[in-house]
Amino acid sequence: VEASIPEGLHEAWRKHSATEFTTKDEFAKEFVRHIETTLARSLYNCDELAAYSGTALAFRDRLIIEWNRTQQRQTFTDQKRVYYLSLEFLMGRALDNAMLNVGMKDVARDGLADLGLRIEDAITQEHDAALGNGGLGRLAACFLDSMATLNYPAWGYGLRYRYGIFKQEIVNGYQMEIPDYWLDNNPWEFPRHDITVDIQFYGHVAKYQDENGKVCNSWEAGETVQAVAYDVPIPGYGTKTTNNLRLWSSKASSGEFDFQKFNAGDYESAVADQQIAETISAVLYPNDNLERGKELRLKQQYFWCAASLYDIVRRFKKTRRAWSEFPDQVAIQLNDTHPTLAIIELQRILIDLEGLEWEEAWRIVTGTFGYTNHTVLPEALEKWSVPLMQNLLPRHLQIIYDVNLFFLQSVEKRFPKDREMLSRVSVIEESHPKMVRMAHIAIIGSHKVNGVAELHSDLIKTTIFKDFVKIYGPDRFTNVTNGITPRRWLHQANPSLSALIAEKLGGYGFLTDLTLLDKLEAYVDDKIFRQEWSDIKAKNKLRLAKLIKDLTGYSVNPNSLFDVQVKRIHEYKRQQLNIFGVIHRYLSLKAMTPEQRKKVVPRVSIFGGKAAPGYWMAKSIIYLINSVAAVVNKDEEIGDLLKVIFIEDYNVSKAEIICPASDLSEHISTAGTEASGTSNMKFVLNGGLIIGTCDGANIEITREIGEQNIFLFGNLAEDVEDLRHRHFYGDFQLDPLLKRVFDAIKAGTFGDPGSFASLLSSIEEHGDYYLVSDDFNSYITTHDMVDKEFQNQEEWLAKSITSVARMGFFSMDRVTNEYADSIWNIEPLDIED
Ligand code: GLS
Repeated sequence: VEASIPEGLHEAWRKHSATEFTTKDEFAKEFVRHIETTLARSLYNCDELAAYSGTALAFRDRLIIEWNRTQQRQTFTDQKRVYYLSLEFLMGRALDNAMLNVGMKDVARDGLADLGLRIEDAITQEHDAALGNGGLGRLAACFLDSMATLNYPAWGYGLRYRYGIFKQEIVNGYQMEIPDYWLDNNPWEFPRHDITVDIQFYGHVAKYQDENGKVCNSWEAGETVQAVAYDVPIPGYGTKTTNNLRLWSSKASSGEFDFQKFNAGDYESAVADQQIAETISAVLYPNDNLERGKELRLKQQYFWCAASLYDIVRRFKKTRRAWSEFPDQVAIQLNDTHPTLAIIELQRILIDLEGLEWEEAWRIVTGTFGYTNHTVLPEALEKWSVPLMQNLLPRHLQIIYDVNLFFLQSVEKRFPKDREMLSRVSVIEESHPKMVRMAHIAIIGSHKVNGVAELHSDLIKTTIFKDFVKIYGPDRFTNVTNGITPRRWLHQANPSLSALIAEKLGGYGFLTDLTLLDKLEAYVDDKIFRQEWSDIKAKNKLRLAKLIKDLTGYSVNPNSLFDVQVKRIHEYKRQQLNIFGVIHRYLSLKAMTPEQRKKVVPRVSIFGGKAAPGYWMAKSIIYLINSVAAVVNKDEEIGDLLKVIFIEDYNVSKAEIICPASDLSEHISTAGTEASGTSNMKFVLNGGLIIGTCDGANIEITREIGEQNIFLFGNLAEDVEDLRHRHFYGDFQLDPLLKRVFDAIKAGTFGDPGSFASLLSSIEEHGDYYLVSDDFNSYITTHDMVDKEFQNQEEWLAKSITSVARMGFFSMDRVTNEYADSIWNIEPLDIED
């Protein structure tokens, strides 16, 4: 029985329940109270950081009141919930989002102004919550916003990393990594020291007989670590629903430290145990689209899956329903294969701890899970070595072998004598050492598998998971094209554009029904509207120019064409293609007469993004960009005609300034490599045009906005294999324009050519796997077209407005509803007052 207030006293309690501020004075009162009491400061030392904290605490109170209400109501109605398991949640800042979502930003602005404070100064004090690498983590954050906005009973589960993705500093052109200790001054999390789970590792499996003589397995742990819950409230936009993101933190199970060791004088090792336990949730692995098979990473994965499942199962058991009803009450979505162990853990709970038979348990498991695949890149597909798994999770490995055995038996029955197929689909790869293929477990253990854009979902069905389509039929596989939340990526990032749209559309309804944007097309020819539209872009470009000046010291001309590529640095995303294109532009400018130069559209090429610390090639691409910038930006002959900028430490809050300011952005991955991409959507939604390959979501963006509104170039996905094959057999010739670029680099135009040798040789000598040379000419020609079209500003504006009007499809709300209907089978639940 849980402690609670006797029924008869509920009224008395409610009389004293916390209330929410609604006016600027009520807000200011809460603000001052927090400054004076929670923060123990006064009007004599209220700096901008205190102003941020006071505002955040006032809003946190509001959120927590609504959080409580939401949780009570969801528990009371006891309908199906969805749990989104993700190792990454790239949340960014929370305050602005909370103010806008609860609709109280103006109230706060006025309240702060009355005290002589500027709301913008408070907002910019906040440290990003950067618990993710790139698109995969940001998608999880967009999901949370949408699920709350649409009133779905939903929880996120993740890890509370002490260090999020590293902070990037550029020193002499090189990337340096600085630890991101983000937890000081974080008012958004609630530690739940009463919600803890003991998580086991290592040890062995003991067999025993139960009272009925049935042989059972028991996992005797070698090490136990405690998981502690930290809750982060997630407010929906324009709704009372406030959902929960639960992040697990690790600590030593025995409390502060081992007192026996301490008393025996072994102080150091007592503290060392504590530190080992805390290491599990200490740091986010900084790789995007790359897996490295490190034991600590597997420990993180199991720790988080086991804690989350314990929590989910505990909540289900409180309802006293039969186990068979589990999939009617619980949907669990696996964000990539990272949480695949949750499948095995649930099977273990059901058979080892709850005593269910294998088949019944497995029916429950597969009815519960859905798996989202986010990449076809082989280096990103998770495999764990069998000996590692055997050591860390001995019982889970047994279950994995059993899952595989039953699966292969069923395949064998349907496809007798196809031994090749058996070895291809087996969960175990027969290598040295043997490896566990996590994606295979995820497919076998889920009722739905989805890709994240049409091309990507087709590719997984015809390439990496082809055999599974034969085995399970096409219905197990589906597509849900990614989206973005218009709250953060339009309303918050670009308030002026959002306000202009609201004025034309008669309100902010488009923020919850993005398809309403189509009404904007009626204004494409409206002169005043066009002017306002272009004034907003100009203002946003000024804002970015100021950021660039602050960060790099370079002044850029805001009338130039702002050409942006911001995303993780990766060979497949081809920032190298972009910078080679920039060098080509530079060489062409140098060869022109002053008269010819007068006709040139001035450009600022803006780059941003982190390289994984161990990814050498990505780091040399960053170095090349900065080396080119150092030469070009000080070339007086060129002046404003070309500037090259690398914005250091690209993150969510910088993206909110960059996206609204671009004229053109680059989404130029080798066709067939970028599963979806989501920044392409952010740029178009903010009125920027894009240059891109026929890859990922670019294809569907083209379908929606029209071919005339996008600059497409390059080879198609269907041609890639053949081209690579030809390169492999020596059929390769460096594109002549690219050769000129390479010659300049080799001549030392941008510093010591030795620094770029391997970058060039990967193309010239080692097969050009990413087809940089094959696409170069088409890329350059397309950029020439961009220049030409930019000179006709009226046409450009029309394209910009039309494109925004047609972006309704890419709302995260459409995405969330598709998952709810076709994978989770859950209904929304309104939270009334
Ligand atoms: C990614 C893909 O690379 C992106 O194309 C995709 O948009 C994103 C979200 O689905 O997932 N996969 C990955 O490992 N990192 C990503 O950003």
